[in-house]
Amino acid sequence: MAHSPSDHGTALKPEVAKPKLPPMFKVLLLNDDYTPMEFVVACIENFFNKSREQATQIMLQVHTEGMGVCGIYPQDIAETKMNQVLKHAQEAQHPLQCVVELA
Ligand code: TYC
Repeated sequence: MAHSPSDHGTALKPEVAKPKLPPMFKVLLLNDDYTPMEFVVACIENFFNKSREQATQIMLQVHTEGMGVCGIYPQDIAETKMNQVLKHAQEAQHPLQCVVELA
């Protein structure tokens, strides 16, 4: 069907509904020299729902390579988890750092 110059052909154009996935964000732990390994493993288990084996592997990756991914989530969930880790570490007086970055 012809369209007027002002409607840009968009008004009645049939389109397939595309489900939009939200942008995803990685939650990363950073290595330091002071936070106990056991504390890091427990954080990964409790805040990122990993098994003890998975959590230990992630902790060792951070320890040897400087950083590691604990999980990938939509932005609000990623930031909540980062803040939970930071608050827990501060309360325990460990310098553990956690950051979020676009996946
Ligand atoms: N490097 C720390 C140690 O030797 C352990 C550690 C692992 C700290 C992972 C932080 O995100 C971290 N005690």
